[in-house]
Amino acid sequence: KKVIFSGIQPSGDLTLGNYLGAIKNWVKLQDEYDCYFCVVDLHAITVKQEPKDLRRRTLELLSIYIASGIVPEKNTMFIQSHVPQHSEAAWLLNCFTYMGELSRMTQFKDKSAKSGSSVAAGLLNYPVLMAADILLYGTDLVPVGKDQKQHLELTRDIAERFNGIYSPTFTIPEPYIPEAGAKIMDLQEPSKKMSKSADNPNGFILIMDPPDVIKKKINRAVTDSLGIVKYTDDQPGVKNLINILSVIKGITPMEIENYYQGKGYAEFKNDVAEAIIGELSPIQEKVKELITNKEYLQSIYKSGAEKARYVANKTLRKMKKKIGFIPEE
Ligand code: AQP
Repeated sequence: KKVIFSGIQPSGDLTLGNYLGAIKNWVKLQDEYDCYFCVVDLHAITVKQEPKDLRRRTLELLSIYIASGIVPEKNTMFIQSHVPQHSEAAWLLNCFTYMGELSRMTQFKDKSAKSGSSVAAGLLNYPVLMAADILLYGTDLVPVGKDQKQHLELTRDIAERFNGIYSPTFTIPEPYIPEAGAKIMDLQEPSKKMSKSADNPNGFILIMDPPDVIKKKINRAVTDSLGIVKYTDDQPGVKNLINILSVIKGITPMEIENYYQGKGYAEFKNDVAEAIIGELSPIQEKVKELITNKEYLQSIYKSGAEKARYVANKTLRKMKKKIGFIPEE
């Protein structure tokens, strides 16, 4: 079986973008692939986190994975900081990555601009940790949203560099970017991606937002004065809503355009809101139930980490040997 690795940071409450761009697709992949789904808490601390929020979000994120349909028995689900091999491999790979490569990353440029004068070195090194995550498991495919494509290309470059200096060690991973849902945009500024750390909460829908909040945010979503439901770059707000409806309903943007011919934005927005509520409500119910069952969650992340450590350690030992470190035994 081919190997899949993917993860989400518990750096904020999860958005519809994270769900449609990542989790919803993972669910479809679990039967065909050997999947590792990680809660990447080490990545989350590249920006400031409140300890109690980080704890809450980490368990909530794991609950969302399960509630969305990722079956614990079929996949390896774990918390990144429970597998110390990630940090260790990241250090090694740091020494095979150039400063220029890291400072060119769009995410670094965006986030460091937001952090002002105190940018953590971890933010620059973020993609190296991501490379470690992926390469430790011999990953073939990485299902991510479009925003992560650049980081994945860097992972491939680092892996090829290491393989070239020593001998083939890492599998070169491919991005797996879904056509639909690859980039859900901010509801208020549809030129920007929907992001869990955005400042304006009207710009994003959270997976845990109650129905009335979802309705309100969709109603307020920026559209235009043209009044036609058309899938075009000239109407980025409407296009984004069509995308959302299309992914949830599994129908094409063209079918949506046809259906709403002659109908106004009010009806369209109402249907988008209902579709989101219909998709998220059952997940929310399950998350609320799971989150109270700490023992069950622990049993999942414990056995996941055990399995992950075993595989990760094998790769790490290989890396160290090739670099020239003396094995302990
Ligand atoms: N707007 C989006 N549309 C589609 N996919 C998205 N993803 C994120 N935003 C969208 C995908 O979600 C996964 C998890 O992302 P992450 O938590 O590792 O970090 P991120 O990509 O930086 O996501 P956010 O929500 O923007 O987080 P913050 O604000 O903390 O940086 C990835 O597969 C990503 O592609």
